[in-house]
Amino acid sequence: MFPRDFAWGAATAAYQIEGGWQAGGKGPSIWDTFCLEKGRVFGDQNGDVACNSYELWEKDLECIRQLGLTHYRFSLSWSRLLPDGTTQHVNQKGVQYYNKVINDLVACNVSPMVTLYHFDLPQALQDQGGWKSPSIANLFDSYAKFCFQTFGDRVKLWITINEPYVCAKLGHEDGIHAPGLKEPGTAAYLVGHNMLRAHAMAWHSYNHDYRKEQKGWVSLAVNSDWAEPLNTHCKEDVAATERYLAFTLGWFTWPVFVTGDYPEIMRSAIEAQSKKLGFNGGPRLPSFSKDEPTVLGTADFFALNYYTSRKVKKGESCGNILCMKSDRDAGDVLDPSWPICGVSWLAVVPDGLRKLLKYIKETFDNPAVYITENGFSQVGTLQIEDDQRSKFYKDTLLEVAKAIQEDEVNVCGYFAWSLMDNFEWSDGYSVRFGLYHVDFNDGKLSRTMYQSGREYAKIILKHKLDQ
Ligand code: GBH
Repeated sequence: MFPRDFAWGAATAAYQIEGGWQAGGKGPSIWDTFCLEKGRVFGDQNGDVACNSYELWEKDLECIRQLGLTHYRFSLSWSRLLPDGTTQHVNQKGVQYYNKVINDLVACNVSPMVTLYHFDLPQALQDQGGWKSPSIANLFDSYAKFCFQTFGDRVKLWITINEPYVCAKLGHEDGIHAPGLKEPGTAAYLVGHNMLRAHAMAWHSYNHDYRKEQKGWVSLAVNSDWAEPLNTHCKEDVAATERYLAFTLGWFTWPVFVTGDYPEIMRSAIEAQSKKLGFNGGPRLPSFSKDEPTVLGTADFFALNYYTSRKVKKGESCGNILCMKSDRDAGDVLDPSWPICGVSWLAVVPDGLRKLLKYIKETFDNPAVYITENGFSQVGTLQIEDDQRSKFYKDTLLEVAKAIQEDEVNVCGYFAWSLMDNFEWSDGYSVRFGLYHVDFNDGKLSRTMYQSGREYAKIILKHKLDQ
């Protein structure tokens, strides 16, 4: 039912699980700073300790083995490896930590997929302008080369940047992620641009200096909802849906997979809005320079984080405000027939994933696709026997199987988000995405498998779904 070498994975990210925020020479990251500011995170919680994977890695490994995963996706903390963000000063204790993680995985026959950047910029680089500053691309490239050089003999799957959309928009427009900037309508486009430049440089470095010897694959992980017009007969809703997809998925995939530039619909919508509002600070969506290595073709596979779907209608109330929402002029609503479980933004729509996979196949010329994140959360009372989430994994994997068999999408693997409950960014520990529950009130941070974890392990073992 699944291809023989299908990758069965689970994913995590450094700041969400590691803790050890000041341990072993680690430098501060923007999430350390952000969490210190009152009112930013639910209950003013933070990732100082989180799941303490910095000290309890072997417990994580036990979980990985019990699930029977073939792959584990995790991220490196840039400021644990390079405390001031630059290769001038390498923190050997950080190198040792990740070497142990990687060596243990390989010894257990689990392939690592390593993300270089999952939201936690070294604070020292934020102090120099962070992702808004053009020079960040070179700094990221140096960090990436350092990681390829140090870990690339054993790591064959690399993600440069996780969800540039989230970092750009939530971090620099909405201000709900670190660094907490609220500069709507301008900063997000600049940040997204520098992230693409950084990604492309790192891919070229790998291609030029490491590919021949290390033989790995490098990509960036994009998040996208699936979107459909609220009223399929309404032309304006159809156009709004196109814009919605262009501003989320298209923003980062058109440059990398299609044209080397942003989607035309995105550029024209932003320009029209600038004109309408009399904005005269120059073009808000930057252009790619011909003097820099091209962004087109800088992905060896398609890495997709999918969580939910939306019905889209022409925006009504976005109005005359300088912000991304009014640029794209598309309102989105949840279909009332979709169950909302856990966090407010997540409606469970497994067949949205199948539709999105088919769209990806058709739009991006049938790439190899890894679903690098997918999951759904629990809030409120703890439920270890989480039958809804068990059903979610079964339903979702059935849609993935159909995408492979019936739509012939080249899906190479699936990573559940997340291996264990962890620090869920601005929701703190109030939202639980784990296949394992972590007891944050117990000093030992015990890990307990949820029923959904047992369900997933069963599917992995059989390599198919019971029907
Ligand atoms: C992933 O992003 C992250 O990669 C991962 O670290 C995280 O733990 C996981 O989601 C679960 O949240 O607050 O109403 O503006 C998923 C993509 C896009 C989902 C932005 C939440 C924000 C909705 N995210 N979206 S809102």
